[in-house]
Order: sequence, then C-alpha cells, then structure tokens
Amino acid sequence: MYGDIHGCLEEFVRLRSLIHPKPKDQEICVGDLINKGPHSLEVLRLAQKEKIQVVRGNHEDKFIRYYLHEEEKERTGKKNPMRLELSELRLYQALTPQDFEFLFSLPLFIRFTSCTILHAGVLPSTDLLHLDKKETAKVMRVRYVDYKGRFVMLDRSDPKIHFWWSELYDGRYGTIIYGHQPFLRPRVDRFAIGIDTGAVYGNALSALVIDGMEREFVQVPSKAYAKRSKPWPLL
Ligand SMILES: [Mn+2]
Repeated sequence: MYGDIHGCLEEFVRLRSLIHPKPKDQEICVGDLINKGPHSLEVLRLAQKEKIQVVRGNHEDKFIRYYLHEEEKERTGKKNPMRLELSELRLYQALTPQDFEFLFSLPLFIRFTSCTILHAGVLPSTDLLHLDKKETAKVMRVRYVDYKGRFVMLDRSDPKIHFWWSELYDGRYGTIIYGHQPFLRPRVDRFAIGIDTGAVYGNALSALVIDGMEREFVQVPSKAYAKRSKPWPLL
C-alpha cells in the first residue's frame, strides 16, 4: 500500500524499486496520485501500465467532477461552477479518454478480510455499502470529527476539541489504511493506519508492506515540491 504520491514520480519509482513487488503481489495506492507535485500525468500512466490499484482521492475526484461539469456545459450550455488552477488545467487538458476511463473506474474503497483501503476515513455513521453523494465526499475528505462524530470542515478543525476520525472508529471494516493527512511518520492506531507522510512537502513517501501476518513500513525521503499552508500537525 502506497501513501499519497501527488505526482512525486521519482520518489515512487525509488520506493517501488526498494520493495520490488512480484507479479503475484497486489499494489494499492490510497489515492491522490495527482496534483501539487511535478509529474502527475506520469504517475497516473505508471499506475495504469503496472496495473496498480488505486482508490479515489479528493484530487482524482476533483478531476472527475470537473469533467462531468464540462460535459454538462456541452450538453446544456450551463457554466462550469468549478475553477481549476493553471497547473490543474494543464493536467486536465493532457488527459486522454483512457486516463479519464481509469479515473472513473477508481473505487472509493477496497475491502479485504481484515483491512479496508480508502483515501481519508470514516465517520461513526458511515455505511460504506450505502453512501449518498455527501457521505461519499466525506470518505475522501474527513480528518476531524466533533464529539457527536460529525464531520468538521478543515478550517474549523481544532485538535483541542475535536477527535481525529480514527479515535471514534470501532473497527467494523477491519484496519483502515488511509492517506489524505500528511504525518511525519505513519500513524498507527488500534484500527487504522495513516500512511501519507507528506511526500510532496519534502518529508517522505511511505508504503505499508503486508506479507501474511507481517507488517513493515518502507520509506524514501522526498524533495519538497509544494509548501504547506499550515504548520505540520503532530498527531
Ligand atoms: Mn487527499
């Protein structure tokens, strides 16, 4: 399982060469392959070529939603309400129909007997098999929840009064392996493991390698391609 790559191709190639997965191994990314970093398109193509499984992150979701709005614009003349940054627009324009097909094919979660892979997390009320549009969005975005287990927007989040989502997670989907929130080191809780170690911010790209009962983290240090807008949270 690989943490958020965000276009860090060089780091991803190095990490894979350390692990050297065999054809029988399953490789899975926790989402956010693209955006922020330098080589989003190449990472996206590598995942397709190497048959790496990917769950949908909020950055993949952004491109999917933009595509659907553009389609609607063509059909009805309605304006696209979304705005992409220049770098995002360039990436969007470089995507082929095959790339879009790949993006649309990404599942929200991948379930195994003892673990589930998804991008951000679940709320106490999340039922992964019956999700409406709003709840689907939360699975790709949740960080903090309030004392009633409700989603808290990022700019309202306060670690002093809110819970990290996994603190209220009861393990009903097994161990959840997720990304979305960069940590200095992988965060290991009773029923959840966060493996985004902020590759694009110059910390490290991490993988969790599971072999039977054995669990190992493999990391490569990364260059800084983007600046964090907030100080690094110590969770
Ligand atoms: Mn994310």
